[in-house]
Amino acid sequence: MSVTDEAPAGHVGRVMRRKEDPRLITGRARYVDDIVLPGMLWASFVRSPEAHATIVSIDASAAVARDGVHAVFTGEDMSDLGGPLPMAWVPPGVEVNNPEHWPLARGTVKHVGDPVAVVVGEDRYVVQDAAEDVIVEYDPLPVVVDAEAAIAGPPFVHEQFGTNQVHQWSLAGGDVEAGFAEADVVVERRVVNHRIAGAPIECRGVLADYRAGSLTLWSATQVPHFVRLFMALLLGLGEDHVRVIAPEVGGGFGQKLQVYGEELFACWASRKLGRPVKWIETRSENMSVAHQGRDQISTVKMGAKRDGTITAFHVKILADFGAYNMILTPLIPSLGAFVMGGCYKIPNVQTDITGVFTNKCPTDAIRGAGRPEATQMIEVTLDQLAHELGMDPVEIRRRNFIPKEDFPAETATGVIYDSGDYHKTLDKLMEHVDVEAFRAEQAQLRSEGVYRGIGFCTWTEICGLAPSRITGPNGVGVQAGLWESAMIRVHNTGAVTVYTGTSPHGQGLETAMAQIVADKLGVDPSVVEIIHGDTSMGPEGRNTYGSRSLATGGEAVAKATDKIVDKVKAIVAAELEAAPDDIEVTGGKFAVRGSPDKGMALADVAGIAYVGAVPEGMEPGLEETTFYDPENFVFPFGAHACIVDVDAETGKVVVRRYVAVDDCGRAINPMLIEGQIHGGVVFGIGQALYERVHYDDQGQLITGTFVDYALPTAAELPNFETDRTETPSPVNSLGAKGVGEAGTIAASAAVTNAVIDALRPLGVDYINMPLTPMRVWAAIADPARPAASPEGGPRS
Ligand code: MCN
Repeated sequence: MSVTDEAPAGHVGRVMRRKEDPRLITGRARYVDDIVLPGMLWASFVRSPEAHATIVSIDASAAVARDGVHAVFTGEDMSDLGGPLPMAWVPPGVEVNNPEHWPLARGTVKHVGDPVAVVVGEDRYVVQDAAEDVIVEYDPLPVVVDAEAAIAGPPFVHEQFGTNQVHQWSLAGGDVEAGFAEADVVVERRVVNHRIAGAPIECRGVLADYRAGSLTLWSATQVPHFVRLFMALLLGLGEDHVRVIAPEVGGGFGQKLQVYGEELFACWASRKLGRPVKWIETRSENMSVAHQGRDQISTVKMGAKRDGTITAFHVKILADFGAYNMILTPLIPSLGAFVMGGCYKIPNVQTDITGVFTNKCPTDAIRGAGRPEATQMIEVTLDQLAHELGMDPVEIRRRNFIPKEDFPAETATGVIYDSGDYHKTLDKLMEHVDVEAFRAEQAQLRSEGVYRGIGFCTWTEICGLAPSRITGPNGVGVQAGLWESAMIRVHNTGAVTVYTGTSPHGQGLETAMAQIVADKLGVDPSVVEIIHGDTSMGPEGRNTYGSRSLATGGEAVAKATDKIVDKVKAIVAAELEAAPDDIEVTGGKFAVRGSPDKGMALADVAGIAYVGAVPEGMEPGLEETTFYDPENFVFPFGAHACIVDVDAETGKVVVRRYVAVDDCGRAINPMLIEGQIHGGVVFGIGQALYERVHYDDQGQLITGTFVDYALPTAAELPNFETDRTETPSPVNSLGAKGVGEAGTIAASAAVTNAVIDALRPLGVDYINMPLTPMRVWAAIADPARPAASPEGGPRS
């Protein structure tokens, strides 16, 4: 990474190694599976091998008879629940067909892996063996797997609706028909954004302990506060009697942004049996029943004038939601709709979304959630437009960028982008990539039969998920507004504990938050401890997803620290007989401006605060809380370039170079940002080239293990080259935007465009992802053949 900025004065903006890593890499971290309670029982789920079937009978007698088995439960046993599993957010003003979704199926199963019974017993192996003894008789029902067949239905996944349609929602600005009428060239494509898995290193896991009227649940979750709320509601408990702890969590990638039936079951069973109940997910379960992502088929139409000016963009998305609506399912494609114009000034934009049920695992948020899909649609279509206009792909992007003078910029659909300088990131990308030299090399290689291509993606997204005015009841939400909290306690000794409402699970927020606090309080980040992921500690929180934790949670931490600073300044001013406004932090002390030698360290001030020798009228103690609800989302952006070689004999794609220039506003810790970009780009490359959740036409999962589901490894990837620009956000005092999904949002389009660029001389102008050797080879063999897009339909 080339860091070209001036060295920052404090800790913010500096590379600092992650505070959390020593415990993580020395095996001292505690994950759910490390927690063992006396008297703990284990659970193992009996899952449907059928994609759609009536449950005729369940015979658990052999399982119950096994030594060590305490009970076998079915859906009917759980009839005392306060309600089904939640769907909490939907797009504004829309009717949603929402079937009841129970932790254990009642009467019918809707996808392979749907749980029908659960065995609880003394140890993990006993319950797994016993689960195999449970005999379930199924009466198979017709199965629908393909989204286009499903929308045309029957058969219906949920017969009671008489349709497989979940909902329809549109977001439009301007007049797309008028825009197409103005266009000289119109490009249409069928863009399939296939289904992928979250695939965290740690699968899910829960341990529930109900005793003396209170419930403690350890769960590998991204959202302990949401889980607490729904456990309380669904089990009829006071929220004050439910404690949810997300201990160390080994990645989530959106998959753990959920309220899962297994969590609810473990809590229910612990109460029922009076014993702690644990369930640890196997990898095969994770691949088949933890929510999946993407799975959209879109018809995309973009029109432009001969000079490349885009006049209209119209997208029709058919989004495959699988068998049930999970917590956010119907909202996911809408997140893409909010940024469907990308970083371009397009006067007429329309997104029409139709959600559809199929007999597959439900989909919900997976890294990027709606925005990688939108970016793919925009960026691959723009490349084709450039090709048909005979324009350079970089030039067409420049021509359409929203100029920096326009910010804050209102898009055609009324979304306000906070800040941006798209030319700057692209210019910086061009410092790293000499396109002219590349084109010369490409031409030379082509004459030697080597197909090398370059692909670009200039992108923006919407993140920092909040504000309540949009995500709450008056906006898109039905349940909860999104804001973030922080509580800061300065101890007697000057040590600092920060309670954040976010729930990091690999991102490194403990480090970034400590940097923010350290600068404001004049202490070293090592004395700032960050506590997260425990609902009994600190205020109510809204947790981690949607690249929100720094822009909302970090800002909440900053604001709470500012309150501490105000109090410290008042105490110091009284001690030094100065005005509070004249006190500043300098050299690790609070001192009168111009007299740094006479300052007081935080520990000295804390001492005064706790012995109660505070100025008259001031409360003792040094502890402050903030609930921060921003005015707007934040909109990071960037410019990526990918260079690939395609073997025209075998269809194999090799990524030779990947350059990412990103802008997430003010960088708190460039090393964390770089790590996030690396991981995010791998996620995007994985989807573009390797990964695909695949079901056969009977709804059987073909890719249930890592043998069939091809996650990329370091061996398939080049060294990434990263750089950044910093365009501060006006939304928060830190000037920060999110970065956790950036790489994923950009990468799959950059890779696709690179492959198409390599193959244009062979007549190939589009291939749907994943660009596996088979698909690429088929496209080369016969560019016009629809089979190059195995989902059927024309390729462009
Ligand atoms: N950061 C920074 N300066 C900024 C912005 C962010 O230093 N201007 C740092 C933050 O301090 C944080 C990291 O970058 O350490 C990511 O911050 P942010 O963009 O706020 O994202 P979140 O912390 O909210 O993380 C969520 C995001 C999402 S939505 C997914 S999915 C994802 C991701 O983060 N899943 C991850 N990155 C992941 N990384 C790991 N290791 N594991 C996952 O499951």
